[in-house]
Amino acid sequence: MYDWLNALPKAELHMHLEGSLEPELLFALAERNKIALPWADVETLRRAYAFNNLQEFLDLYYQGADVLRTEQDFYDLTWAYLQKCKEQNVVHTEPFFDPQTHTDRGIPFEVVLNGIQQALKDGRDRLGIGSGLILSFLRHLPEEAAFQTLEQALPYRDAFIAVGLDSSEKGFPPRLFERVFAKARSEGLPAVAHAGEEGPPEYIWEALDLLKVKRIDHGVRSAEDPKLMQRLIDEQIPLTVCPLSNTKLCVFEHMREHNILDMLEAGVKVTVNSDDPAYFGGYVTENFAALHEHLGMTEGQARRLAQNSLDARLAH
Ligand code: ES4
Ligand code: ZN
Repeated sequence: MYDWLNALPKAELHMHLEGSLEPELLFALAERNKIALPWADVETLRRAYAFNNLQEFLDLYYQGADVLRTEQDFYDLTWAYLQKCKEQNVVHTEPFFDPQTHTDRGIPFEVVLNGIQQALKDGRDRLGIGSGLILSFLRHLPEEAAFQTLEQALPYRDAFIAVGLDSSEKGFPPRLFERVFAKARSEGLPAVAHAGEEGPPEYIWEALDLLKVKRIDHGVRSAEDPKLMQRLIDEQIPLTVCPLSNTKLCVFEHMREHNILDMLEAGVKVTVNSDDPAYFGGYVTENFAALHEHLGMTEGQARRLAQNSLDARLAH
C-alpha cells in the first residue's frame, strides 16, 4: 500500500530503543527471565496503550523496560528494530537509549551497552544499516545522576555519537542540565535534546542557547514563537518530529491539526521519526503514511522530508 514511502531511502533520528519493545517480545522476555507481568496477554497489554499525555505513556514505558535484563535481551530488542529499518529502507539510524532506566534497577551499564552495540554492529555488517548511538539523560532525575551516568559512559566514549535529554518535560527545563551538557561537549560529544513536545518555546530557546544542541527533538511548539521559527529557519536547525507520537500523546488532538507540513513549507528543516514505535502505532513508514492520509502530504514533500533526515545526520 505504501510501497512508494517504504522505497524512499531515509534516516531515523529520533527513536528510543526501549520504545521499540513490541508486546510480543515483551512477553517472550518476561518468560525467558521468569518475570510475572500484570497483563494477562499481549492483547490486554496492547489495549493499555491509550494515553492522555506524555507521563501516562512514560509510566508504562518504564514498566515495560523492566523485562530487559541480559545482554541478549538488549541485543534482541535492537536487532528486531533494525530488521524493521531494513523492511522500510531506513538506511541510517541514530537511536537513543536511557542508561538510567536500567542502571537504577541494578542492570550494569555494560550489559545494556554491549547488547545494543553488538546488534548495531551486526546491523552495519549484515544489513548495511548505518548507525550512531545517542546516550540520553532522564530529565526527571537530578543533574547529579546525569553526571554519574556520563562518568560511567566516558570509558566507552567512542560508542556514542551524542548525548540527549528525554523523559518528563514540564517542570524539568533544559537549563537544569547546562553543566552536564557542557562537560559532555568538552568530551567531544555533540548534544541534542527533547524540547517543545509538551513544554513551552522557552525550553527550545534554552536547549539552543544553554545546551547548544545540534538538533531539537520534537520542537513542534516552536510554531507558537515567530522569533524562534525565524532562528530555526536561518540556522537550519533540524527538528526531529514524531507525528504518531504527538497524536497518541495528545500534543495534537488529531493528525489533521499537525503542523509538520506547515513548518516544512515555512523552510524549517523538519524530519519524520517514530519515537516509540511499539507504543505509538508504527515505524517511520507508518508516520509518513499518516501524513499522506490526513494532511495530504505530496510525493515531493515526502522526498524533501526524507532528504532532510539524511542531511541532519550527526554520524556518517
Ligand atoms: C519519550 Cl515521547 C518521549 N518524550 C520524552 N521522553 C521519552 N522517552 C521515551 N519516549
Ligand atoms: Zn522521544
